[in-house]
Amino acid sequence: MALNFSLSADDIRTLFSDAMSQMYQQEVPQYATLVQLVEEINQHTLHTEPDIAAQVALNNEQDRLHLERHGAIRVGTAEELNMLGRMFALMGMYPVGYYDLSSAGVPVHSTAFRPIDENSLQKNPFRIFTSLLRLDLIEDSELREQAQSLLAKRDIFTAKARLLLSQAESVGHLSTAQAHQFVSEILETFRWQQHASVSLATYQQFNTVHPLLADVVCFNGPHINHLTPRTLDIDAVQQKMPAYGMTPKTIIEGPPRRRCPILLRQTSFKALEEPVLFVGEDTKKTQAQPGTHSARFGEVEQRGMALTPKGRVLYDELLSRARHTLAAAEQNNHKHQAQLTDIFAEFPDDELSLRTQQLGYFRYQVTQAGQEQAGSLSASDSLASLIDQGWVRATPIIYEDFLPVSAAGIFQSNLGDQPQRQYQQSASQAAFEHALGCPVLDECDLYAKQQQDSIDEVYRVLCGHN
Ligand code: OOG
Ligand code: NI
Repeated sequence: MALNFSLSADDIRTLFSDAMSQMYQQEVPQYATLVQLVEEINQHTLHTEPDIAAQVALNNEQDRLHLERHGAIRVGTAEELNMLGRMFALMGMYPVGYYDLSSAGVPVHSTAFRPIDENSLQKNPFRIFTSLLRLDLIEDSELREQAQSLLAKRDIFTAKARLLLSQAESVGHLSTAQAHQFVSEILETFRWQQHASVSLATYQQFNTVHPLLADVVCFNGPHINHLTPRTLDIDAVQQKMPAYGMTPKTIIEGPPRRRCPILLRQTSFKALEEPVLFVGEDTKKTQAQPGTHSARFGEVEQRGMALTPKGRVLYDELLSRARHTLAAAEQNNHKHQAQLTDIFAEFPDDELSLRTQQLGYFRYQVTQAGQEQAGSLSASDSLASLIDQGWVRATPIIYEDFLPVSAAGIFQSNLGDQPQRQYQQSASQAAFEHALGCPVLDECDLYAKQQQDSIDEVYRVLCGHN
Protein backbone atom coordinates (compact mmCIF):
# COMPACT_ATOMS: atom_id res chain seq x y z
CA MET A 1 0.00 0.00 0.00
CA ALA A 2 1.34 3.43 -0.88
CA LEU A 3 1.82 5.55 2.17
CA ASN A 4 0.78 9.09 1.51
CA PHE A 5 2.40 11.29 4.12
CA SER A 6 1.09 14.78 3.63
CA LEU A 7 2.46 18.00 4.99
CA SER A 8 0.18 20.52 6.63
CA ALA A 9 -0.32 23.94 5.10
CA ASP A 10 1.66 25.38 8.04
CA ASP A 11 4.60 23.08 7.29
CA ILE A 12 4.53 24.00 3.62
CA ARG A 13 4.52 27.71 4.53
CA THR A 14 7.61 27.18 6.68
CA LEU A 15 9.37 25.30 3.88
CA PHE A 16 8.45 28.19 1.61
CA SER A 17 9.61 30.99 3.92
CA ASP A 18 12.89 29.14 4.62
CA ALA A 19 13.51 28.62 0.92
CA MET A 20 12.72 32.26 0.14
CA SER A 21 15.08 33.40 2.88
CA GLN A 22 17.92 31.27 1.56
CA MET A 23 17.37 32.36 -2.00
CA TYR A 24 17.14 36.04 -1.12
CA GLN A 25 20.23 36.00 1.11
CA GLN A 26 22.14 34.44 -1.76
CA GLU A 27 20.76 36.82 -4.36
CA VAL A 28 21.12 39.97 -2.25
CA PRO A 29 24.17 39.69 0.04
CA GLN A 30 23.27 42.99 1.71
CA TYR A 31 20.08 41.31 2.91
CA ALA A 32 22.18 38.57 4.53
CA THR A 33 24.07 41.35 6.33
CA LEU A 34 20.78 42.83 7.53
CA VAL A 35 19.67 39.43 8.87
CA GLN A 36 22.97 39.16 10.74
CA LEU A 37 22.63 42.67 12.20
CA VAL A 38 19.08 41.95 13.33
CA GLU A 39 20.20 38.70 14.94
CA GLU A 40 22.97 40.50 16.86
CA ILE A 41 20.60 43.21 18.05
CA ASN A 42 17.94 40.69 19.05
CA GLN A 43 20.46 38.70 21.10
CA HIS A 44 21.74 41.87 22.72
CA THR A 45 18.20 42.97 23.56
CA LEU A 46 17.39 39.58 25.08
CA HIS A 47 20.43 39.99 27.36
CA THR A 48 19.83 43.58 28.37
CA GLU A 49 16.03 43.88 28.50
CA PRO A 50 14.68 41.33 30.97
CA ASP A 51 11.05 42.32 30.30
CA ILE A 52 11.38 41.68 26.60
CA ALA A 53 13.30 38.44 27.24
CA ALA A 54 10.53 37.29 29.60
CA GLN A 55 7.85 38.13 27.00
CA VAL A 56 9.69 36.18 24.30
CA ALA A 57 10.12 33.21 26.66
CA LEU A 58 6.48 33.35 27.75
CA ASN A 59 5.34 33.16 24.15
CA ASN A 60 7.86 30.43 23.39
CA GLU A 61 9.31 32.50 20.61
CA GLN A 62 13.05 31.98 21.04
CA ASP A 63 13.21 29.45 18.24
CA ARG A 64 11.09 31.49 15.88
CA LEU A 65 12.68 34.89 16.41
CA HIS A 66 14.93 34.47 13.40
CA LEU A 67 12.11 33.60 10.97
CA GLU A 68 11.25 36.19 8.36
CA ARG A 69 7.91 37.84 9.00
CA HIS A 70 7.00 38.98 5.53
CA GLY A 71 7.96 39.58 1.93
CA ALA A 72 6.43 41.53 -0.93
CA ILE A 73 5.72 41.14 -4.62
CA ARG A 74 3.92 43.13 -7.31
CA VAL A 75 1.94 41.52 -10.11
CA GLY A 76 0.36 42.79 -13.30
CA THR A 77 -2.86 40.94 -14.07
CA ALA A 78 -6.00 39.54 -12.49
CA GLU A 79 -5.01 36.04 -13.59
CA GLU A 80 -1.63 36.34 -11.85
CA LEU A 81 -3.24 37.58 -8.64
CA ASN A 82 -5.90 34.90 -8.74
CA MET A 83 -3.36 32.10 -9.27
CA LEU A 84 -1.21 33.45 -6.45
CA GLY A 85 -4.24 33.39 -4.18
CA ARG A 86 -4.72 29.70 -4.96
CA MET A 87 -1.01 28.91 -4.52
CA PHE A 88 -0.83 30.76 -1.19
CA ALA A 89 -3.94 28.94 0.05
CA LEU A 90 -1.93 25.69 -0.16
CA MET A 91 0.42 27.29 2.35
CA GLY A 92 -2.35 28.44 4.67
CA MET A 93 -2.11 32.08 3.58
CA TYR A 94 -5.33 33.99 2.89
CA PRO A 95 -5.95 37.54 1.68
CA VAL A 96 -6.50 39.90 4.59
CA GLY A 97 -7.15 43.62 4.21
CA TYR A 98 -7.31 46.01 1.26
CA TYR A 99 -4.63 48.68 0.88
CA ASP A 100 -5.13 51.55 -1.53
CA LEU A 101 -1.73 52.98 -2.41
CA SER A 102 -3.00 55.23 -5.21
CA SER A 103 -3.79 57.97 -2.74
CA ALA A 104 -0.07 58.04 -1.99
CA GLY A 105 0.87 58.24 -5.65
CA VAL A 106 1.69 54.56 -6.20
CA PRO A 107 -0.45 52.95 -8.95
CA VAL A 108 -1.18 49.69 -7.13
CA HIS A 109 -3.63 48.24 -4.67
CA SER A 110 -2.75 45.42 -2.35
CA THR A 111 -3.62 42.76 0.16
CA ALA A 112 -1.56 40.64 2.54
CA PHE A 113 -1.73 36.86 2.20
CA ARG A 114 -1.25 35.51 5.70
CA PRO A 115 -2.23 32.78 8.14
CA ILE A 116 -5.42 33.66 9.98
CA ASP A 117 -5.84 31.31 12.90
CA GLU A 118 -3.93 31.67 16.14
CA ASN A 119 -2.23 28.29 15.92
CA SER A 120 -0.93 28.90 12.44
CA LEU A 121 0.24 32.40 13.32
CA GLN A 122 2.06 30.89 16.29
CA LYS A 123 3.81 28.36 14.11
CA ASN A 124 4.94 30.78 11.43
CA PRO A 125 3.28 34.13 10.68
CA PHE A 126 4.93 34.54 7.26
CA ARG A 127 2.96 36.83 4.97
CA ILE A 128 3.32 38.13 1.44
CA PHE A 129 2.26 41.73 0.83
CA THR A 130 0.92 41.44 -2.71
CA SER A 131 0.25 44.41 -4.95
CA LEU A 132 -1.65 44.49 -8.22
CA LEU A 133 -0.67 47.11 -10.78
CA ARG A 134 -3.53 49.49 -11.63
CA LEU A 135 -3.22 50.00 -15.37
CA ASP A 136 -6.42 52.07 -15.17
CA LEU A 137 -4.30 54.78 -13.54
CA ILE A 138 -1.84 54.93 -16.45
CA GLU A 139 -2.95 57.81 -18.65
CA ASP A 140 -0.83 57.18 -21.74
CA SER A 141 -3.07 54.79 -23.68
CA GLU A 142 -0.34 53.58 -26.00
CA LEU A 143 1.93 52.59 -23.10
CA ARG A 144 -1.02 51.09 -21.26
CA GLU A 145 -1.76 48.85 -24.23
CA GLN A 146 1.87 47.92 -24.61
CA ALA A 147 1.97 47.01 -20.91
CA GLN A 148 -1.14 44.89 -21.33
CA SER A 149 0.29 42.99 -24.24
CA LEU A 150 3.60 42.35 -22.44
CA LEU A 151 1.73 41.05 -19.42
CA ALA A 152 -0.54 38.90 -21.56
CA LYS A 153 2.50 37.17 -23.08
CA ARG A 154 4.16 36.07 -19.87
CA ASP A 155 3.46 33.16 -17.55
CA ILE A 156 4.94 33.76 -14.11
CA PHE A 157 4.31 30.17 -12.97
CA THR A 158 6.13 27.02 -14.04
CA ALA A 159 4.06 24.30 -15.71
CA LYS A 160 4.92 21.97 -12.83
CA ALA A 161 3.69 24.50 -10.23
CA ARG A 162 0.38 24.74 -12.08
CA LEU A 163 0.11 20.95 -12.25
CA LEU A 164 0.85 20.44 -8.56
CA LEU A 165 -1.66 23.15 -7.67
CA SER A 166 -4.46 21.49 -9.58
CA GLN A 167 -3.55 18.08 -8.14
CA ALA A 168 -3.56 19.51 -4.63
CA GLU A 169 -6.89 21.21 -5.19
CA SER A 170 -8.52 18.07 -6.48
CA VAL A 171 -7.10 15.66 -3.88
CA GLY A 172 -7.11 18.14 -1.00
CA HIS A 173 -3.44 17.87 -0.03
CA LEU A 174 0.11 17.37 -1.23
CA SER A 175 2.33 14.47 -0.28
CA THR A 176 5.59 15.35 1.43
CA ALA A 177 7.55 14.87 -1.79
CA GLN A 178 5.02 16.92 -3.77
CA ALA A 179 5.12 19.70 -1.17
CA HIS A 180 8.88 19.98 -1.50
CA GLN A 181 8.55 20.01 -5.26
CA PHE A 182 5.81 22.61 -5.10
CA VAL A 183 7.93 24.93 -2.96
CA SER A 184 10.88 24.63 -5.30
CA GLU A 185 8.65 25.32 -8.33
CA ILE A 186 6.91 28.34 -6.76
CA LEU A 187 10.34 29.70 -5.81
CA GLU A 188 10.99 30.14 -9.53
CA THR A 189 8.18 32.69 -9.67
CA PHE A 190 9.96 34.91 -7.14
CA ARG A 191 13.48 34.56 -8.46
CA TRP A 192 15.37 37.60 -9.79
CA GLN A 193 15.44 37.82 -13.58
CA GLN A 194 18.64 39.14 -14.97
CA HIS A 195 17.08 39.49 -18.40
CA ALA A 196 14.40 42.09 -18.92
CA SER A 197 11.69 41.29 -21.44
CA VAL A 198 12.01 44.66 -23.22
CA SER A 199 14.65 46.97 -24.65
CA LEU A 200 16.32 49.61 -22.55
CA ALA A 201 14.43 52.32 -24.44
CA THR A 202 11.06 50.71 -23.70
CA TYR A 203 12.05 50.22 -20.07
CA GLN A 204 12.91 53.90 -19.82
CA GLN A 205 9.55 54.90 -21.26
CA PHE A 206 7.72 52.88 -18.62
CA ASN A 207 10.10 54.05 -15.92
CA THR A 208 9.41 57.69 -16.72
CA VAL A 209 5.67 57.17 -16.35
CA HIS A 210 6.22 55.37 -13.05
CA PRO A 211 9.16 53.24 -11.82
CA LEU A 212 6.69 50.73 -10.48
CA LEU A 213 5.13 50.28 -13.89
CA ALA A 214 8.58 49.41 -15.26
CA ASP A 215 9.24 47.04 -12.38
CA VAL A 216 6.07 45.04 -12.98
CA VAL A 217 5.88 45.11 -16.77
CA CYS A 218 9.48 44.74 -18.00
CA PHE A 219 10.31 41.36 -16.49
CA ASN A 220 8.93 37.86 -16.88
CA GLY A 221 8.29 37.40 -13.20
CA PRO A 222 7.43 39.28 -10.00
CA HIS A 223 10.82 39.01 -8.27
CA ILE A 224 10.44 39.14 -4.51
CA ASN A 225 11.37 42.74 -3.74
CA HIS A 226 12.12 42.41 -0.04
CA LEU A 227 11.99 40.12 2.95
CA THR A 228 11.52 41.35 6.50
CA PRO A 229 12.84 39.78 9.68
CA ARG A 230 11.50 40.72 13.09
CA THR A 231 13.59 42.88 15.36
CA LEU A 232 13.24 43.47 19.08
CA ASP A 233 14.78 46.95 18.75
CA ILE A 234 14.12 48.76 15.49
CA ASP A 235 15.70 52.01 16.67
CA ALA A 236 19.01 50.17 17.13
CA VAL A 237 18.75 48.61 13.65
CA GLN A 238 18.10 52.01 12.07
CA GLN A 239 21.08 53.48 13.89
CA LYS A 240 23.51 50.67 13.12
CA MET A 241 22.73 50.09 9.45
CA PRO A 242 25.31 52.57 8.09
CA ALA A 243 28.12 50.94 10.08
CA TYR A 244 27.22 47.69 8.31
CA GLY A 245 27.35 49.29 4.88
CA MET A 246 23.63 49.81 4.42
CA THR A 247 21.81 53.04 3.57
CA PRO A 248 18.67 53.18 5.71
CA LYS A 249 15.54 54.94 4.52
CA THR A 250 15.35 58.32 6.20
CA ILE A 251 12.72 57.63 8.83
CA ILE A 252 11.24 54.70 10.70
CA GLU A 253 7.60 54.36 9.60
CA GLY A 254 4.71 53.96 12.00
CA PRO A 255 4.16 54.98 15.62
CA PRO A 256 6.97 56.14 17.92
CA ARG A 257 8.73 53.89 20.46
CA ARG A 258 6.39 53.32 23.41
CA ARG A 259 6.10 51.37 26.64
CA CYS A 260 3.12 49.50 25.15
CA PRO A 261 4.00 49.08 21.48
CA ILE A 262 1.11 49.45 19.03
CA LEU A 263 0.63 48.33 15.43
CA LEU A 264 3.82 48.16 13.42
CA ARG A 265 7.12 50.01 13.06
CA GLN A 266 9.20 49.44 9.92
CA THR A 267 12.39 50.56 8.30
CA SER A 268 14.52 49.32 5.41
CA PHE A 269 17.75 49.76 3.52
CA LYS A 270 17.20 51.43 0.22
CA ALA A 271 16.74 49.47 -2.97
CA LEU A 272 19.95 48.56 -4.76
CA GLU A 273 20.76 49.47 -8.32
CA GLU A 274 21.39 46.13 -9.96
CA PRO A 275 22.70 45.11 -13.37
CA VAL A 276 20.11 43.93 -15.89
CA LEU A 277 20.36 42.83 -19.51
CA PHE A 278 17.79 44.45 -21.79
CA VAL A 279 16.66 43.06 -25.12
CA GLY A 280 19.01 44.22 -27.87
CA GLU A 281 17.76 46.63 -30.50
CA ASP A 282 19.74 45.08 -33.30
CA THR A 283 17.59 43.43 -35.95
CA LYS A 284 18.03 39.94 -34.50
CA LYS A 285 17.67 41.17 -30.92
CA THR A 286 20.70 39.13 -29.96
CA GLN A 287 22.93 41.90 -28.65
CA ALA A 288 21.71 42.20 -25.08
CA GLN A 289 22.05 45.71 -23.77
CA PRO A 290 23.39 46.22 -20.25
CA GLY A 291 21.58 48.55 -17.90
CA THR A 292 20.35 48.66 -14.32
CA HIS A 293 17.13 48.32 -12.36
CA SER A 294 16.25 49.17 -8.75
CA ALA A 295 13.71 47.06 -6.96
CA ARG A 296 15.18 44.96 -4.21
CA PHE A 297 15.78 46.01 -0.64
CA GLY A 298 15.72 44.64 2.90
CA GLU A 299 13.32 45.64 5.64
CA VAL A 300 12.82 45.06 9.37
CA GLU A 301 9.66 45.19 11.42
CA GLN A 302 8.67 45.40 15.07
CA ARG A 303 5.07 44.68 15.96
CA GLY A 304 2.81 45.74 18.79
CA MET A 305 -0.83 45.57 19.82
CA ALA A 306 -3.68 45.40 17.29
CA LEU A 307 -5.96 48.42 17.62
CA THR A 308 -9.74 48.45 17.58
CA PRO A 309 -11.42 50.71 15.00
CA LYS A 310 -11.61 53.35 17.75
CA GLY A 311 -7.88 53.02 18.47
CA ARG A 312 -7.11 53.07 14.78
CA VAL A 313 -9.03 56.32 14.28
CA LEU A 314 -6.94 57.89 17.04
CA TYR A 315 -3.73 56.53 15.49
CA ASP A 316 -4.63 57.86 12.04
CA GLU A 317 -5.59 61.23 13.44
CA LEU A 318 -2.35 61.64 15.41
CA LEU A 319 -0.29 60.40 12.50
CA SER A 320 -1.86 62.86 10.10
CA ARG A 321 -1.35 65.67 12.62
CA ALA A 322 2.27 64.56 12.86
CA ARG A 323 2.62 64.51 9.07
CA HIS A 324 1.51 68.12 8.87
CA THR A 325 3.97 69.37 11.44
CA LEU A 326 6.68 66.91 10.49
CA ALA A 327 7.32 67.76 6.86
CA ALA A 328 10.30 69.95 7.74
CA ALA A 329 11.78 67.35 10.07
CA GLU A 330 11.28 64.50 7.61
CA GLN A 331 14.93 64.40 6.69
CA ASN A 332 15.99 63.51 10.18
CA ASN A 333 14.81 60.42 12.01
CA HIS A 334 15.74 61.76 15.47
CA LYS A 335 13.60 64.84 15.06
CA HIS A 336 10.86 62.83 13.43
CA GLN A 337 10.74 60.38 16.34
CA ALA A 338 10.89 63.16 18.93
CA GLN A 339 7.94 64.99 17.36
CA LEU A 340 5.99 61.77 16.95
CA THR A 341 6.54 61.03 20.64
CA ASP A 342 5.19 64.48 21.53
CA ILE A 343 2.10 64.10 19.41
CA PHE A 344 1.46 60.53 20.53
CA ALA A 345 1.48 61.59 24.18
CA GLU A 346 -2.29 61.69 23.65
CA PHE A 347 -2.38 57.96 22.96
CA PRO A 348 -2.64 56.12 26.30
CA ASP A 349 0.47 54.08 26.96
CA ASP A 350 -0.53 51.64 29.68
CA GLU A 351 -2.41 48.39 29.19
CA LEU A 352 -5.17 49.26 31.62
CA SER A 353 -6.16 52.43 29.75
CA LEU A 354 -5.78 50.79 26.38
CA ARG A 355 -8.09 48.03 27.51
CA THR A 356 -10.68 50.02 29.44
CA GLN A 357 -10.88 52.68 26.73
CA GLN A 358 -11.21 49.87 24.18
CA LEU A 359 -8.36 51.12 22.04
CA GLY A 360 -6.67 47.73 21.63
CA TYR A 361 -7.65 44.06 21.31
CA PHE A 362 -6.82 41.70 24.14
CA ARG A 363 -6.72 37.98 24.70
CA TYR A 364 -8.18 36.82 28.03
CA GLN A 365 -7.00 33.76 29.92
CA VAL A 366 -7.85 32.18 33.25
CA THR A 367 -4.91 32.50 35.66
CA GLN A 368 -3.67 29.77 37.98
CA ALA A 369 -5.60 31.37 40.83
CA GLY A 370 -8.63 31.51 38.57
CA GLN A 371 -8.37 27.77 37.84
CA GLU A 372 -9.19 27.16 41.52
CA GLN A 373 -12.50 28.93 40.96
CA ALA A 374 -13.31 26.82 37.89
CA GLY A 375 -17.02 26.17 37.54
CA SER A 376 -17.98 28.16 40.60
CA LEU A 377 -18.52 31.66 39.25
CA SER A 378 -21.52 33.35 37.77
CA ALA A 379 -21.84 34.57 34.21
CA SER A 380 -22.94 37.89 35.62
CA ASP A 381 -19.44 38.57 37.02
CA SER A 382 -17.96 41.20 34.77
CA LEU A 383 -14.69 40.59 33.01
CA ALA A 384 -13.25 43.67 34.75
CA SER A 385 -14.08 42.24 38.16
CA LEU A 386 -12.59 38.85 37.25
CA ILE A 387 -9.38 40.62 36.25
CA ASP A 388 -9.42 42.71 39.45
CA GLN A 389 -9.63 39.54 41.54
CA GLY A 390 -6.65 38.09 39.70
CA TRP A 391 -8.60 35.24 38.13
CA VAL A 392 -8.26 36.40 34.56
CA ARG A 393 -5.29 37.88 32.73
CA ALA A 394 -5.47 40.12 29.66
CA THR A 395 -2.61 40.24 27.14
CA PRO A 396 -2.49 42.35 23.98
CA ILE A 397 -3.24 40.67 20.66
CA ILE A 398 -0.39 41.38 18.24
CA TYR A 399 -1.12 43.30 15.01
CA GLU A 400 -0.57 40.96 12.05
CA ASP A 401 -1.32 43.36 9.20
CA PHE A 402 0.14 46.40 7.46
CA LEU A 403 -0.33 50.17 7.43
CA PRO A 404 -1.09 51.99 4.17
CA VAL A 405 0.77 55.18 5.09
CA SER A 406 3.83 53.16 6.15
CA ALA A 407 3.64 50.96 3.05
CA ALA A 408 3.50 54.08 0.89
CA GLY A 409 6.57 55.40 2.73
CA ILE A 410 8.40 52.13 2.01
CA PHE A 411 7.40 52.24 -1.67
CA GLN A 412 8.37 55.92 -1.98
CA SER A 413 11.79 55.54 -0.40
CA ASN A 414 12.63 53.00 -3.08
CA LEU A 415 11.43 54.95 -6.09
CA GLY A 416 14.36 57.33 -6.25
CA ASP A 417 13.96 61.08 -6.37
CA GLN A 418 10.98 61.08 -8.68
CA PRO A 419 8.32 63.66 -7.87
CA GLN A 420 5.31 62.18 -6.12
CA ARG A 421 2.35 61.73 -8.44
CA GLN A 422 -1.27 62.40 -7.73
CA TYR A 423 -3.99 60.06 -8.93
CA GLN A 424 -7.55 61.27 -9.13
CA GLN A 425 -9.26 57.90 -8.90
CA SER A 426 -9.95 56.52 -5.49
CA ALA A 427 -9.68 53.10 -3.90
CA SER A 428 -11.19 50.27 -5.84
CA GLN A 429 -11.66 47.35 -3.50
CA ALA A 430 -14.41 45.81 -5.62
CA ALA A 431 -12.15 45.72 -8.69
CA PHE A 432 -9.33 44.21 -6.61
CA GLU A 433 -11.61 41.51 -5.23
CA HIS A 434 -12.96 40.80 -8.68
CA ALA A 435 -9.40 40.22 -9.90
CA LEU A 436 -8.57 38.11 -6.86
CA GLY A 437 -11.73 36.07 -7.29
CA CYS A 438 -12.93 36.41 -3.71
CA PRO A 439 -13.42 39.08 -1.05
CA VAL A 440 -10.51 39.98 1.21
CA LEU A 441 -11.01 39.24 4.90
CA ASP A 442 -11.52 42.13 7.28
CA GLU A 443 -8.66 42.24 9.77
CA CYS A 444 -10.77 43.77 12.54
CA ASP A 445 -13.27 40.91 12.27
CA LEU A 446 -10.38 38.50 12.86
CA TYR A 447 -9.06 40.34 15.93
CA ALA A 448 -12.53 40.85 17.38
CA LYS A 449 -13.29 37.16 16.98
CA GLN A 450 -10.01 36.16 18.62
CA GLN A 451 -10.83 38.44 21.55
CA GLN A 452 -14.41 37.18 21.84
CA ASP A 453 -13.38 33.52 21.59
CA SER A 454 -10.97 34.04 24.48
CA ILE A 455 -13.71 35.68 26.57
CA ASP A 456 -16.12 32.82 25.82
CA GLU A 457 -13.47 30.33 26.91
CA VAL A 458 -12.86 32.22 30.16
CA TYR A 459 -16.56 32.06 31.06
CA ARG A 460 -16.79 28.44 29.98
CA VAL A 461 -14.01 27.54 32.42
CA LEU A 462 -15.03 29.78 35.32
CA CYS A 463 -18.78 29.34 35.10
CA GLY A 464 -18.83 25.78 33.84
CA HIS A 465 -21.14 26.43 30.90
CA ASN A 466 -21.35 23.93 28.04
C1 OOG B 1 5.54 46.71 -0.76
C2 OOG B 1 5.72 47.80 0.24
C3 OOG B 1 4.83 47.57 1.44
C4 OOG B 1 5.25 46.96 3.87
O1 OOG B 1 5.95 46.29 4.66
O2 OOG B 1 4.51 47.88 4.24
C5 OOG B 1 5.38 46.63 2.44
C6 OOG B 1 6.39 46.84 -1.99
O3 OOG B 1 7.33 47.65 -2.03
O4 OOG B 1 6.08 46.10 -2.95
O5 OOG B 1 5.96 45.63 2.17
NI1 NI C 1 7.39 45.18 3.73
